[in-house]
Amino acid sequence: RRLILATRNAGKVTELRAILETADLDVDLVGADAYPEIPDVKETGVTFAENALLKAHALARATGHPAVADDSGLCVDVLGGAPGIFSARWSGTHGDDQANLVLLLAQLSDIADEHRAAHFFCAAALALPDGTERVVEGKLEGTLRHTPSGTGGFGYDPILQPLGHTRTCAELPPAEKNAISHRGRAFRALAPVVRELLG
Ligand code: ITT
Ligand code: NA
Repeated sequence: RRLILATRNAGKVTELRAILETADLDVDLVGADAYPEIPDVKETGVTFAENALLKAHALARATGHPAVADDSGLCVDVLGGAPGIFSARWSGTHGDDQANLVLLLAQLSDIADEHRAAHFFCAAALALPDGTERVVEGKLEGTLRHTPSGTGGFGYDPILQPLGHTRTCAELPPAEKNAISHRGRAFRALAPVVRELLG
């Protein structure tokens, strides 16, 4: 059976394939790129869960196959949780990871180490063509560096150092990031639900 990955973010696709393959589901993972005719989903929700469900439902409806979606972002304590659901477009240009990171670092330039707590958050949604839906969430807590470090991952990975670690997410090997990440946690929790509902 097909399971659609309802995302056009290349970094997410790489991680989702690795995480879901480890979960050993009996499905063919098909990226949204296989359906170029389906328009991008407007993320009009006000929470990660709402946006993840919007994306999963849109692809399930349009393709006739079950779909999983990820809505995620970086929440900075001293900014009241921003960029949050606006993480992908914080600089104004959707998906410009470098510009988003540079702007965030500038906004935090006066903030001392002890006030640089932040977390990554991920809502993982499953939708079936008949409208059935499930959503689960995952979180990775850490602190923000003053300068980027590392070349792995994507987005804000070069500045988020997970609690209990000395390296940034971008310095961790992919399997180590997935083992502790918001996305790894959320999709490992979603996997048994996929197995149950598609089974
Ligand atoms: P899709 O909606 O097509 O999935 P998107 O990039 O628009 O792709 P989101 O709205 O969920 O997805 O935004 C996610 C943003 O949050 C992403 O662009 C990064 O800036 C940030 N982010 C999410 N997970 C991350 C991770 O594991 N490491 C670093 N940054 C992450
Ligand atoms: Na979003």
